[in-house]
Amino acid sequence: MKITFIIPPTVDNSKLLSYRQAIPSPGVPYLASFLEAQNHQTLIIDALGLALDKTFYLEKYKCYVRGLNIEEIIKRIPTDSDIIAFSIMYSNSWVYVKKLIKEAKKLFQKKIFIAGGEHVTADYDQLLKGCSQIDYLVLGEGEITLAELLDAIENSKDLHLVDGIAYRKNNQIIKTAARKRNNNLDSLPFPKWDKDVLENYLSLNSGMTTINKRIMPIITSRGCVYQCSFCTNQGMWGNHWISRKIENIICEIKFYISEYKINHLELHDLTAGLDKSHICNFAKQLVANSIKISWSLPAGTRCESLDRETFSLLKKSGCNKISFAPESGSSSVLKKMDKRLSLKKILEVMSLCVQEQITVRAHIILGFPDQSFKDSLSTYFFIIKMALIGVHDVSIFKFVPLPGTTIFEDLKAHGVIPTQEEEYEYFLVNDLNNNEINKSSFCKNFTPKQLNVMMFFGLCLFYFLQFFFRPYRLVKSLICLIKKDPVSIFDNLLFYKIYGTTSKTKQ
Ligand code: B12
Ligand code: SF4
Repeated sequence: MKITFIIPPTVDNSKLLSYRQAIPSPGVPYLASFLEAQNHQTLIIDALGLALDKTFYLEKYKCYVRGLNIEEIIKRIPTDSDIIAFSIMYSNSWVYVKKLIKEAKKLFQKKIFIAGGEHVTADYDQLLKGCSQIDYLVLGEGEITLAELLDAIENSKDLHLVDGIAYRKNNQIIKTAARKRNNNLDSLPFPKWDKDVLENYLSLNSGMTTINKRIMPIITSRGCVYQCSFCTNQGMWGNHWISRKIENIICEIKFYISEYKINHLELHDLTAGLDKSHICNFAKQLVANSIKISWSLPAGTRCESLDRETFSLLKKSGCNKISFAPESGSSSVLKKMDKRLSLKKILEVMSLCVQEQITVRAHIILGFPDQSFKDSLSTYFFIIKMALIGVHDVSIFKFVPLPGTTIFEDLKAHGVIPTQEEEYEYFLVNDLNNNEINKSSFCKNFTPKQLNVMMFFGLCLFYFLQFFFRPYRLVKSLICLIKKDPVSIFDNLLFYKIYGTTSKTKQ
């Protein structure tokens, strides 16, 4: 069959925040290479990667869309496609993808429309109810489910036997049994990247936390064994952490270096530091294979399995940055998050990491429902401790209830999440960004304005103390800037201020 995948443009309520960062998405390239290995033909229309320089405003939802617009996307869909498949990762992009799907169906009435991704998995019921143009949804991990679904469609098999899908039948929504996770990630072919589109991203030199390098995302493991109440992991990956074999990962990295000339890797695993032997073997094999590029863990990782020996090994292998996710300095908030994390332990681990000269960033969430004034003070106290032990960066995010999380269901049951379609869609676009532009608060004790002030105060407190106790870091930042090799988030901001951004998008 001929499958045309569409990666939609991004939707954000702040032009500034979405403008610089753009990262290639491996999910669809994984699906495409898997299907090609099964003799299907695939094409990927990456609406973001094809027009990184283009941003336009959606008046109705008061947000910015970055990438190709609906007309431009539809023009690129080959008329002989059998299946048009949409990737919907971000809940905030749903309103625009829905419009796209409706417009595309007018022209491609006989084609089968499939969608998958994080938002689809979390909100399958709403999607099928609100968009009759979608035929099938793939829930959770996509490769095997999509291949089985295509086989069932092509050979008129019973859809009920395909695990991990949702669809409409006689006006009813059917969700089949949950799909078992793929235990053998090494059986997946490497993602199918379009060289020109990938080059658009790579030449932008902008990763999740690293800039001014040719940065490639890589996934060494999928899922996580925890079930934090604010995280989508449980619904999406079902609490299993499954890793790839290190030889397989090294092979992919060597290919990226020779083919795309990358010089930095960002591990986009949900929590790469979960298993000491996995991360240590990864580092050892980078050294053994003389792979001399830098790498980082930008998505906040857990800390339980990490120690000095591990950090020393990671440093030797080129790791220059690790993000940790303490989330809060209040044990009572952490309990409500079901984070199962010891603040004492994570401070110890971050301190060891700093001592091994790896740049450390910490993620904090403010505005969790029920967060009290006392909890906020505990978090500031924790921020002070992090500055004292030498953590390099702190990112303070506003709490947002993502669909598919326990806390979302809880807030919905309490009437906090709007249920009426138009209001719900406005909520998806405007309330799910965790930055200060988001004008909502889901914490009954603080208004949105108070949360913004608290976020700002937390950042000022951290950076003032960090540079007060380590003034030499300012000099280090200046040296990094002169060498055009920014490392911390502070360096990145200075770098953008002085040198601006570069982008050479090829369409
Ligand atoms: C890297 C990353 C980013 C990168 C961008 C990556 C990119 N280019 O897409 C950056 C840093 C820019 C980013 C930003 C944000 N992110 Co982010 N990000 C991730 C991260 C860590 C990795 C994504 C990834 O590569 N996964 C690995 C691949 C293999 O899995 P996958 O993409 O899910 O694809 C599989 C399935 O979903 C499915 N599938 C996917 N598409 C399709 C399509 C079809 C047709 C089918 C059948 C199946 C299918 O099959 C694939 C293969 O199995 C995820 C967490 C995670 N580990 O998944 C969060 C995550 C996707 N991000 C999230 C969020 C909330 C955000 C932000 C909104 C945060 C913010 N600023 O407030 C922004 C939004 C950006 C925007 N404006 O749109 C949430 C999304 C939840 C949601 N419902 O919206 C996630 C899940 C993290 C979390 N648990 O909170 N993010
Ligand atoms: S927040 Fe982190 S530790 Fe918690 S479930 Fe998600 S990935 Fe796992």
